[in-house]
Amino acid sequence: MNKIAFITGATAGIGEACAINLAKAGFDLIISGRRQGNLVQLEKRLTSENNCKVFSLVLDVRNQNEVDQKINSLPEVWKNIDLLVNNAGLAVGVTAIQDGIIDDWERMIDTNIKGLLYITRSVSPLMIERNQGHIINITSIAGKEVYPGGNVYCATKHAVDALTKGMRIDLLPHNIKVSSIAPGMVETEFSIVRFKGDEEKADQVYKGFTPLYAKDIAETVEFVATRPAHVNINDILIMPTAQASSRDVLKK
Ligand code: NDP
Ligand code: 8X3
Repeated sequence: MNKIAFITGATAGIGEACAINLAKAGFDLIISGRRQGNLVQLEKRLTSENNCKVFSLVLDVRNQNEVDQKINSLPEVWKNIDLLVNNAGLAVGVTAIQDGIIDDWERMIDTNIKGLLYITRSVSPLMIERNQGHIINITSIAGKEVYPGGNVYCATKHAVDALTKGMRIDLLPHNIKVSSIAPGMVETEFSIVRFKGDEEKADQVYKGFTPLYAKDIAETVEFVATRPAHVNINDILIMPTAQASSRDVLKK
């Protein structure tokens, strides 16, 4: 077996691009997400284009029992996870706090914070057993700044920023690296999900400038994941050239 990378949210966007890049870089992959059809397609592509092994895990990161059971029942050889990319996440809505939709809030908190915690709780003991490992959390510019209507999404990403720092301290005695990568605007399904399927609204977000693409983040993940054993990249903030902050985007 090659080194093993476990990617959450590999059915689309940044997670899918990470799987493609890491397979090229020589990793075997555990790919996960809720959409089984997408995992099947990706597994086919990865194994036909690379000399790698792939294990697909259909799971909803919000379901703690499912996460625990599916990770515990991985074949023994697949439990030797070297790299965990905690990527699954979403924003739902851009509603002011006073008009907030409780279900939207819960989806974001349950996925972005609790889901990341459930996955980490199940995978980190496997890394501790082997006294090695690397966890890369995909945070966001929204974990460093707050913008109008971003309230709860920004809070979840600030939480992931804090969890990254806490995890780094707790896992230090176990030789486990913890990193975070915080992208600005990346054109993926993110805005389609945020605007609940309204593709026209989603397209507007990336009109008039060149955003980041999923591949840009995947290349960054690969760089962070392939530093020598004695080097850890703690935190990267990566933005489109046309973006200076959450609220400053140069649109033509
Ligand atoms: P996409 O919507 O393209 O992909 C999101 C991925 O997360 C999908 O694979 C989806 O899989 C998975 N996911 C969502 N909910 C769950 C769940 N409950 N259980 C398991 N998997 C889930 O968005 P991105 O690729 O852009 O987003 C990836 C990460 O990057 C997110 O954490 C996002 O917050 C972050 N990010 C995105 C930015 C952007 O501008 N796009 C900027 C900064 C950070 P499925 O639906 O099959 O379950
Ligand atoms: C996604 C980037 O600016 O929409 O995390 O919050 S932003």
